[in-house]
Amino acid sequence: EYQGIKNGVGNTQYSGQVTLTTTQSGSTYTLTDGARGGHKTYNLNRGTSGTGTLFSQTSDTWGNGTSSNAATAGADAHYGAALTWDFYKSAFNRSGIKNNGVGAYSRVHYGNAYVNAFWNDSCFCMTYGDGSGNTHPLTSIDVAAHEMSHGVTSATANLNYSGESGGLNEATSDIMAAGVEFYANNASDPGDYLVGEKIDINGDGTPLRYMDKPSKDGASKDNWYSGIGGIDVHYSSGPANHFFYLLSEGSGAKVVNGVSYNSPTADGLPVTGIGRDKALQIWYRALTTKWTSTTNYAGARTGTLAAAGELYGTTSAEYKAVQDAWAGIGVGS
Ligand code: ASN
Ligand code: ZN
Repeated sequence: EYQGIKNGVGNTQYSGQVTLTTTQSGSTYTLTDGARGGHKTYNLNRGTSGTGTLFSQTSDTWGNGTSSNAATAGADAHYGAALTWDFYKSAFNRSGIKNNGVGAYSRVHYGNAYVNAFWNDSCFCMTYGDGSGNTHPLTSIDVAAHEMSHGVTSATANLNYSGESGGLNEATSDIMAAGVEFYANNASDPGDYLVGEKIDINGDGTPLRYMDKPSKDGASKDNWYSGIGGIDVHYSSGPANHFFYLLSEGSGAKVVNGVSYNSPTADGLPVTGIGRDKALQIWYRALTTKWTSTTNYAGARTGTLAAAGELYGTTSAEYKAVQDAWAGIGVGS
């Protein structure tokens, strides 16, 4: 009987109809991605431990676009993991979280109306709650990419998840999530510098975080200050997200993919953006070759400057933009 990799159809909640890489064994299909290290997607069916059951059907069409169908969240999560794998391969030639070609796994329908998603190093897996009312699973592209990128950070700089390094860890996940969302080029979820804009986590349609001006969420900081290491890592990430936005798009008002941004600098001086692709290369090179578990904001600046110097030269416009963007969030001179 036939056994092998298939192209299935996912009717997702957040990304429209997409292709999912699945595995067929005889008359059964599973959410097992044989093209990406065997990444599997499981249904916890509101449990909170173990793996539940591997999504498995006799049809290779998954979900119906709404949370009323259990396979919909599976389709979103499986798609987000595949995009994240493809982004790391395409942008950085990285093969999977550990760069060893081995897939992780995803678990959806964690708990009852659980409003979070998380990466866990121990299981090497991502887990997604179903959100408020069990109708807003946290399975959008950016959330999936954010969680999977925590795995990449663990496997590389391993930034401690507290203090300033914790903010840099969080920002790395938001930055790579933006990279994945733009890479996906999905008409239902266009790339943006927002985090969680599809999952309605605030119940009023606003995103969870804003990278151009992080303080728009009411808690994140726009700029570095002495003592920022004492706040929640999801808020001390703000200046680094702001740095990445400034480096990519520059300061001032701008519209990208129909979304309006306005990113003032800490020093009032302008920053000229170098584009998201170069900004991502600089951040990734610093993450994977310069930073350590205790890197703080000052060290992040030094590391990204070293990375930019190696990639583009120390007299380049890119190097100067890195200097200006750090100054723009109050780090360095
Ligand atoms: N969703 C959160 C995050 O990835 C979970 C947490 O706070 N660790 O940061
Ligand atoms: Zn995170």
